[in-house]
Amino acid sequence: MSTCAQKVRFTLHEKQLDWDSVVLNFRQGDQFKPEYLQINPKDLVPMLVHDDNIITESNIIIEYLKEAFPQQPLLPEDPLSRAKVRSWIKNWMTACILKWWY
Ligand SMILES: N[C@@H](CCC(=O)N[C@@H](CS)C(=O)NCC(=O)O)C(=O)O
Repeated sequence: MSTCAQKVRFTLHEKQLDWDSVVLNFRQGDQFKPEYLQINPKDLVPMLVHDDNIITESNIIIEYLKEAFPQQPLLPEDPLSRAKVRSWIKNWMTACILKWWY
């Protein structure tokens, strides 16, 4: 699964939001199908649809979710714990990229 999409899924889960998932099969070219291109001409995932608005780019989606749903914050209060969470995320991203690309 796309690491970009996973980041967004983790955020939705951590924030305990109700959401529906639509999984695209890249091998079958779902991302190029007219019904998807009509709502996301970039032919990429992830894409968030919220209140009839479409948001793309994983980091922008995550920022949006942070601001639109401030309850269940993603980071703890104290700076050291925040650094630990950020470090965990960076390591996870690096591990995913190394695993899938090499
Ligand atoms: N900068 C974008 C990158 C989006 C992106 O490249 N998504 C990939 C999956 S990680 C994709 O949809 N690929 C479609 C394809 O390979 O045809 C983001 O963070 O959302």
